Amino acid sequence: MSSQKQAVPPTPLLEEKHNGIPARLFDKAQKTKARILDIATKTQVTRRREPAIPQGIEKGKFLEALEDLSRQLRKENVEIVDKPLKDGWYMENPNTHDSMHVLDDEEFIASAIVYPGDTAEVQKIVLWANKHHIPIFPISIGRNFGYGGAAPRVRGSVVVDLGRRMNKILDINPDDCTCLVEPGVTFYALYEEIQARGYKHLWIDVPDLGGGSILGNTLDRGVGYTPYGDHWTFHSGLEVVLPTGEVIRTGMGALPNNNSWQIFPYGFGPYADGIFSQSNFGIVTKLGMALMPDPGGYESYLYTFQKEEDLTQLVEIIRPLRIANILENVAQLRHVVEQIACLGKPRSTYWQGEGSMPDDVIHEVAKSLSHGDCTWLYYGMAYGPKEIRQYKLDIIHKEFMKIPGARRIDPSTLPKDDYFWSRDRIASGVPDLEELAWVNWHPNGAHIAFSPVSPVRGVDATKLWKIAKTRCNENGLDLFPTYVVGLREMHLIVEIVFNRDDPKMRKAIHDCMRAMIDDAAKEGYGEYRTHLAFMDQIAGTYNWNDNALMKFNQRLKDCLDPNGILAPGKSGVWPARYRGRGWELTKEGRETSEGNGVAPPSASTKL
Ligand code: EUG
Repeated sequence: MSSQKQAVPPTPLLEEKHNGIPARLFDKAQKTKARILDIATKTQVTRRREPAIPQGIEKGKFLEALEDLSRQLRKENVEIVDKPLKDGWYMENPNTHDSMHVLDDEEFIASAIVYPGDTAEVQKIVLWANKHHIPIFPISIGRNFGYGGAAPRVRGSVVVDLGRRMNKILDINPDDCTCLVEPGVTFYALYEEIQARGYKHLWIDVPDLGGGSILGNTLDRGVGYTPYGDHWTFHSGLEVVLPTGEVIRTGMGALPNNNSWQIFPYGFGPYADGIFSQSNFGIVTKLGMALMPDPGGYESYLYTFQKEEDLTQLVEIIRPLRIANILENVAQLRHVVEQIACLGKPRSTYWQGEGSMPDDVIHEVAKSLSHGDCTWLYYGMAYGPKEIRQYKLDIIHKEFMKIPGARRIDPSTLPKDDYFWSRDRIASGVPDLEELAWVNWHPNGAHIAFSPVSPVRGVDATKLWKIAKTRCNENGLDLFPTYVVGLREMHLIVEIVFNRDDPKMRKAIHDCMRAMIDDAAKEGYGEYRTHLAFMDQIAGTYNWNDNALMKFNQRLKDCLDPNGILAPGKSGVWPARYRGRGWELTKEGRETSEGNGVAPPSASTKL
């Protein structure tokens, strides 16, 4: 580490900014930021840039349209993106582009940012986009790290930054254990507010990093680590601005004067919520969520398993226990190399060679970890009063110890700052920042995730692991695999860290991702979520019955968004005006994310 430590500019606090860091985590944020800056080498361009004008409109017309919008929303709520791009870092994330860019940073980029203050202003923006035929792309907080951040799929889209001004916690109901939030409410913010109001009996469910939008993460079907870890399952009620400007409320929200919006998700009739998740069919402006009551005690546990091959037997043990709820939370089954990276040091600390870090080096370094060398680690939590926890813990212990070489790590032997305690906070609903440590594996560290869904079966888990390992090794990349254990499936999250200032490495990542997606699809596996650059390819693998699902999605898209203004290309769903013009990104080595123009709007779709 460099010795000439420079003063690290302070991370904005949650009190000052809707997307800031809670005061209790300020020191950790400063330390994390210092570590990132310490090894950063990418020079930030300082010259002004030309704004990226979206295809289908001339620059002059576009600038006039922006003037029109400035008049409607006030000048300070419309910003043109013509300044140098700043990548920032997790806590000071850009809303202009993907700071974790696997393609060139000018590819997935906004032409302008607008900041609506309420649902009525979101409607105005949507009507404006229809009038001028300008693509818009909504974000909540815009972190979504590893999947494209705040960036739009179509170059030059106008990013609608909902979070900056729409960040109210509209309700916390301590009796029903529910909440209702706007897009700009982060996991950090809700947690702090619940503490401030003294609702000691209410827990929230949080992902590994707490800076994301609850609404945005839930719509993208993100995960957390309490028994309420599947966020989409635990939501109830949406308010949505449709691409043509109408506002709807789903579920019980459609019934005037109801008091059940956040407790019964379905309401009456067709259940619409699903089409607004990972989609471009509407802009969600309110979201209800269930909160978990404090279970009356909790206890983290960690088991380690020696051999790579143990994965097969271990996953077979996990399945019945998880379905029966003896394993109660969305746990993580991690590879030891990620624990090494969690120390926050670059990989050059341990290995200076070319290509993937060899297994023997990983295991040599792992000997110095608090839990010693191993290959897999299961971080779980038992909930409830002591007697109830013990009943479950005894079963878990008996089952896990069937694997030769398995060890239970005694938490009392672990230092206060051990990674274990971060997992302990997260699985008990306390948002943290610890997981970011591994972006330092490379200087200018960015990351991308390959996230296939696996049955909780030994053979499937092992097959996916082999696909990922083979392809990463072939491309000379290190991989950080984590199985996120749902109830009847697991998300295998393969995080790949890369130096975003190294075009060769970015190309290797790109090739590797494409290959893993294809390999997995050949074996019948698909991803639960992905980065902008891979949405077309993955959508293409969900092609049963002659692409019937995509045809259905396109029909919905054309009906709900006849001008094709809302997030074109999101999840591989392209509006009619873009189809057949080569916008899809499916192959290696493509130089541009753009297609060949857009069709002129048809006269019949004037709103
Ligand atoms: C993780 C990361 C994800 C995700 C689910 C879990 C956890 C990493 C970047 O995406 O979708 C440790």
